[in-house]
Amino acid sequence: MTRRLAVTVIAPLAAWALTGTLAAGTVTLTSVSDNTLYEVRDGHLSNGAGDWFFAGKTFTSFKRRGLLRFDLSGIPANALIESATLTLYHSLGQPVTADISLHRSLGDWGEGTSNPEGNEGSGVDATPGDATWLHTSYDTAFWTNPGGDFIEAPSATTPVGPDLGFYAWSGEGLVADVQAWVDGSAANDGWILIGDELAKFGTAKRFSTHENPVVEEQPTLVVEWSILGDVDGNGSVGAPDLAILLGAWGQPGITDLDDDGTTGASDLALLLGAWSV
Ligand SMILES: [Ca+2]
Ligand SMILES: [Ca+2]
Ligand SMILES: [Ca+2]
Repeated sequence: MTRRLAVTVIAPLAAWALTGTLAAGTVTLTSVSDNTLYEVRDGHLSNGAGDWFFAGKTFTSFKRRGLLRFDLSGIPANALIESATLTLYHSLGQPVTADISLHRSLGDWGEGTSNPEGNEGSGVDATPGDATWLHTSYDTAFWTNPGGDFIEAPSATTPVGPDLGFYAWSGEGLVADVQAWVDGSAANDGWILIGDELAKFGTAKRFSTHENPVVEEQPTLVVEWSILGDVDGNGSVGAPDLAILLGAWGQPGITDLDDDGTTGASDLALLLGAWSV
């Protein structure tokens, strides 16, 4: 389904969700893996198991890039993603406001047991399976490009700092990423967080990971979804939904899937296209 179509049908779907007549849901997920790429020539640094991850440029002008991934397997593969909001807790940073952008990762990456001391800004020796500046999985698999492989256009950007606290990322780019991961059209390799790397130095921001002992500060992704064509709300699109639609032919209502004011051939086509049983 194209995003153009999705945008057309979101409004009525959302309305049905409120009345409970459509299979739909909101899930709040905690990241299942997160890590930091520390810019270093031989790629020996990582932070697979620490309390924080980083993005931006350090005071000594080295880049840090964050990695973050959520398990979306609880959302049906035929779901239409309506919204996606990532929330991170900014726990330390250079005293500036700096954009932090999410880019869809194009490589699978790992999380080992490396766990730096102190504020974790310098990283520590990578352990097997860790992502590093050079490796997707230390020390046997590599990024094509040092610093990670990702879609160049950001999926979302939020200015962060100087205040500590919660910051959120949302919008159409995030929805598109989650939609692709849920329906399987793209591998779920998560996001790479990239800070302000144009500045000479001093833009790095630190965020809590899923290992952070303060549970409420761990990364969360809230996803709202629904299933197009599931007019009886049983979680799948099939004969009962078709019968309801045909019975409402020529009338407005929940079977008007494209929201053009009446139930007709275009709605029938949408329902058949979403057939899942
Ligand atoms: Ca981690
Ligand atoms: Ca149904
Ligand atoms: Ca219609």
